[in-house]
Amino acid sequence: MRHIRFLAVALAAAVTFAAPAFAQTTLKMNISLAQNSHYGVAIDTFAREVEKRTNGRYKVQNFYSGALGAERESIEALQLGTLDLTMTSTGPVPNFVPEIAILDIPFLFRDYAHARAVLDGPIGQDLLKKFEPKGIEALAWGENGFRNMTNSKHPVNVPADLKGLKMRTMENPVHIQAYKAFGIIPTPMAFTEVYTALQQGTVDGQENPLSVIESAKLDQVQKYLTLTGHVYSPALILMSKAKWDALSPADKQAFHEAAAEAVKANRARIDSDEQKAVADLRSKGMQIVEHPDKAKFQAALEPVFAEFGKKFGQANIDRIRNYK
Ligand code: EAX
Repeated sequence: MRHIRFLAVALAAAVTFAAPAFAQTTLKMNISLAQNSHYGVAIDTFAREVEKRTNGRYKVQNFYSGALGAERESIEALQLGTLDLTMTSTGPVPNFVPEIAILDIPFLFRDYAHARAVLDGPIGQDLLKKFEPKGIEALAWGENGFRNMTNSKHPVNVPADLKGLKMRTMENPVHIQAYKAFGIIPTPMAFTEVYTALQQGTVDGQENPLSVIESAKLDQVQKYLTLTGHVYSPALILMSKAKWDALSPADKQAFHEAAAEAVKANRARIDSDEQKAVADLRSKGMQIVEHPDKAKFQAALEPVFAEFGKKFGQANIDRIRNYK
């Protein structure tokens, strides 16, 4: 009998000491794109880095392809505390933080280097602070990429070719206002609905960076692609402020470092995608207008640029446009 009691005590002791010396917290993170995408590689890097840099105190459980909701729903869930983290384009963000909309003005950024310099510099870093009063901690600027037009009807060589096309847009007021100047019939919807809408012909086309067109396999439902690069689409790594506030100072530092590593992987994937996506999409049957006259597309938007100048302040726009 004493032998059994000894074994029971020994077993209990073994279990106690085998349990981790700390409680591990699991955080849920959601994106609208597939795991094999420029967002997927970012959040997988983020998850790995968070667990490593917090010595396992925090684990990030990733969800892809809108499994826990579309981008707008995910941002709302951060505010409600029902989701912990997300990576999203700025598409729906102006509905929560209106100041961010200035970044969605077409033809605002010269190229990737310019956009990254603005976002990583004082202008971008100041904008990240605008999220705090909305119950959201913006950990870092990521990247979605320069957006291009696709449709199923006909090639788009000049702005007039866009006239009358029913195009899905993000739920973004600046984009919707601008695209009307092209003569587009804008149809805002969440990205999680886009593939089906294109497949069923509910909309004729959409616009997205090459990385999204590739990872979402939009070549299967879109025939024509024009590399308009008409607007740069920033992305953000966002966290529920309630969960952020619960972190120790050391863990806050670890989360910021993990986000920085995630953005490096995100931007590297885009650089790689941009190198090979055109050849790949052409091999899959897309007809691609590689070098449209972008000046014509920019000129078509002159009327709305004046309105954006009034709305955001022309000096603020010029400060971004001229940033070196
Ligand atoms: O953030 O909604 C969109 O078109 C976005 O580019 C996509 O969800 C990736």
